[in-house]
Amino acid sequence: MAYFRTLDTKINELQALFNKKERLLILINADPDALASAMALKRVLYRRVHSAAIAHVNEISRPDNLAMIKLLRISTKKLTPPLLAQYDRFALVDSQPHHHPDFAKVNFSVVLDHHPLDKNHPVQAEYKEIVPEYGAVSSLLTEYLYNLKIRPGKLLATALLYGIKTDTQSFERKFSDVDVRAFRHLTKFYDPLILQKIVRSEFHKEWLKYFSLAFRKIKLLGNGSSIFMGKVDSPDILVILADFFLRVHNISWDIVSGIHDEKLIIIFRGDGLHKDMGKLASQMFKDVGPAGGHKQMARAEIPLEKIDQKHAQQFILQRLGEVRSRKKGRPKPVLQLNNLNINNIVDTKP
Ligand SMILES: [Mn+2]
Repeated sequence: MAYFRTLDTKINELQALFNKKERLLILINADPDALASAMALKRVLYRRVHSAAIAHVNEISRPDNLAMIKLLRISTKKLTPPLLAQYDRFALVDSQPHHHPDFAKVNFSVVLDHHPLDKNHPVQAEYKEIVPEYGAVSSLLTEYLYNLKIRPGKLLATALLYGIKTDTQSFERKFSDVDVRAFRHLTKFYDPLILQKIVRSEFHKEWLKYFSLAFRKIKLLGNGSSIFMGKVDSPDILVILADFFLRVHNISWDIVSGIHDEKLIIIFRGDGLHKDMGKLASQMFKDVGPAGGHKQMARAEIPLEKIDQKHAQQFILQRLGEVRSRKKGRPKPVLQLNNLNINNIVDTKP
């Protein structure tokens, strides 16, 4: 059984597109798979072009992405019109031109992607390969490197491995045989300590104050929990906290809420085995604002004028109680609250 597809003709075609006088810019919507794929494409076209650089269209703020850029020494700049004007040729990896307005204006020589094809937006490029069956574009680029007999350096191999790991959620999400083969191949070359450091870069220092507040404010509700955080700088922190507290054993759902931009924002997370979070969100709040989602993740946003904001937590718990009692056919909301502080969380015996 062949390890990877044989791609000599295709890759020759790709490399033949360029000449040594041209400057190439690789565009991405930066995430681990896109960063790794851009790094690998640079390697594939090394010495085929005068120079190659990477530019991203999004704000990069996730700690793991920042750790990846720093530890794997990936040089990428925010895309601007003056930057674009400095380059002759353009490539796009892990996206298609219609995915972002800044991409749509560019005339691409190369597009490599694994997102589904859209009939209404056919991809135009001199060279394109779009493989929706692949879990990550990093797997495709690993296949290219393998065909070119390029042994990826430690940093590139680590990047590609993390790209595959992220996009397949460590093989918990859809993946193909190529993703598994690419992953196995890359493990010969990567740096496990750097990979670990990137994987574990989950939080920003500025978030720690929110964690300490959350530990003080958490209310345990049977196998669930609810935290009202008050005013927050960004709703992102609510998502981080909701994901974090779902990692507690025997917590199978949680609700983290806070006030931002004149709205009460409520984030729901569940393990998918018990409650349906999308249904819960909509049952609780669909009369006061957009509310919904799917089994494991949901969100509601309620304009502050619809509620008494001094008692936002009370409002949430009351609505939750109503849904629960409706389900159990009880006439009146019944809710058991355990008010906890950090000491009795630690002291609680299972
Ligand atoms: Mn991807």
